[in-house]
Amino acid sequence: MDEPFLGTFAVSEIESAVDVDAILFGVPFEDNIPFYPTGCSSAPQQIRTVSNLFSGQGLRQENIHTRNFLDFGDIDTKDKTYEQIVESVKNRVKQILDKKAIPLILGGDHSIALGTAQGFLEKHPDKKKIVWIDAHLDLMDKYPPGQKKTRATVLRRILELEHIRPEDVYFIGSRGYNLGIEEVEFLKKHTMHLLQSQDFENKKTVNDFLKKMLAEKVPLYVSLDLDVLDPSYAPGVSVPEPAGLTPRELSFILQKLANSISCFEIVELNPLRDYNDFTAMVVCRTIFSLAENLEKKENKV
Ligand SMILES: [Mn+2]
Repeated sequence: MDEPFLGTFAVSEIESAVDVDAILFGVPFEDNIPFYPTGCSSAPQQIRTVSNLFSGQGLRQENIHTRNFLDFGDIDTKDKTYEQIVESVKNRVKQILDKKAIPLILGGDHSIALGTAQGFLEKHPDKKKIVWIDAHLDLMDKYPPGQKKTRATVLRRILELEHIRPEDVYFIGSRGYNLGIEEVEFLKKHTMHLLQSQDFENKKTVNDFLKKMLAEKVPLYVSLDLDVLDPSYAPGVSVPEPAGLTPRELSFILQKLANSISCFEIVELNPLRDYNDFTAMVVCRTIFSLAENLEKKENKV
């Protein structure tokens, strides 16, 4: 790691860390599927580089410099199998949750979420919710045909884990014409919660959805796939989908969730598809805004 994410301290171990708000780490991994453009694995490094173009100071006094955020570097993904990477992500997530800090995972493609989910669910076997902020459902059983462990199937694999039911999942920003009939049928068959991209036309629909999701104060695992944003704001993704959210709509959502977030990942930045680092800047903004919106620890779930 050349430079840590702006406003964080680089650390090589976290055992000795005390009173930490969040611990960031990268997962430079992408699956090997020919029709997805390559590039995701360079995202963690690009996010750190771009973060240093900012001051980190917003309009409020609290900011990433006044919080205790650490940067734990990247997971070693070189010559590792998908299963080994999932295992490392899981262990690191658990280690960070043990510190009562928020694991802040920078992908990589969305398939790494299987590791995040395993770590989160082992630590929160009881009440919890998964918030899947993504243009897509990622609920295919096998996609591409025959392949069970990809970015298109990852939420389906997560739902096969222990301690999680379809009704614990909240989708935000789903849309588009890149879905499979099988995943749409899966969604319809189960009681999953869905806030589509087009629902953002109506503020009441959005607020009612958030209200329902936050009615019970339980830990949230928020998985943010950057393709939830409109490609005009976030071109640097592997599977862009028109008619998406604006960065302001995303900020609004995350601001509401900030104090319930137990685990947060940002995936699918593809620097090779980005334009002037616009998408990487949205990632930085999201992290700065999380830092700004966190309440004091004692008020947290
Ligand atoms: Mn996804």
